[in-house]
Amino acid sequence: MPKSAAKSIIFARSKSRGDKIPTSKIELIKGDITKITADAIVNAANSTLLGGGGVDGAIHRAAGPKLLAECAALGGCATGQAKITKGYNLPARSVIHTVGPVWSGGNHNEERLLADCYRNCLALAREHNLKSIAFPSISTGAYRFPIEPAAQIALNTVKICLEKDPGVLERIIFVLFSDSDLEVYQKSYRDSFPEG
Ligand code: AR6
Repeated sequence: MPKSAAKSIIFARSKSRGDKIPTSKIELIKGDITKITADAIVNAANSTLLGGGGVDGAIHRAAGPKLLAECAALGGCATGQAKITKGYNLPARSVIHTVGPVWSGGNHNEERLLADCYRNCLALAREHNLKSIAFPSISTGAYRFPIEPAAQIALNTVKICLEKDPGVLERIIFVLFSDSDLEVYQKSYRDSFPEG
């Protein structure tokens, strides 16, 4: 397991329409999201927002107990929705907590709900005037969403949001936890952004 976000594998620009083109950089890296310095990192939480395993556990451990205290006052979060807190001891200023769908075979709105997670995180980032945001691969661990469609949904949803609102977010980082997940995201990236 990598100890820190090390290599920047893809570093590309997503161009919007028009002459004066504000650009957003999308990066795919392998690493530990708790080490990322950004305006916000995203937590793949559960609906209680009271912590758990996986990336959720890692974020709470690194942020310290004040994060749990703030989360406890939020009253939970529905699947597909997102809520924001401070980052406390994390290098990231804020944490955006979102609740991905549990994979139940694919006929339970899982794809739409996963897209909602990315959309709602980006909407919160915009609302709070954040310029950089790092995502883990939401739902593809304990919630068992297959990685290939999850990567496609992640990248396509971000692409659509960037096209709608060009230049609002300067940097979007996908932090993958394994080489194989990174490879899947790289392939999806090439499909979603064929222009590079
Ligand atoms: N940095 C980046 N990615 C990570 C890290 C990390 N430090 N740790 C794990 N991952 P999961 P889910 C990857 O299970 O599927 C929790 O208990 C991991 O390898 O963390 O949305 C919550 O409380 C995988 O690729 O989230 C919920 O109950 C990805 O993050 C439930 O798990 C997501 O795996 C949410 O399940």
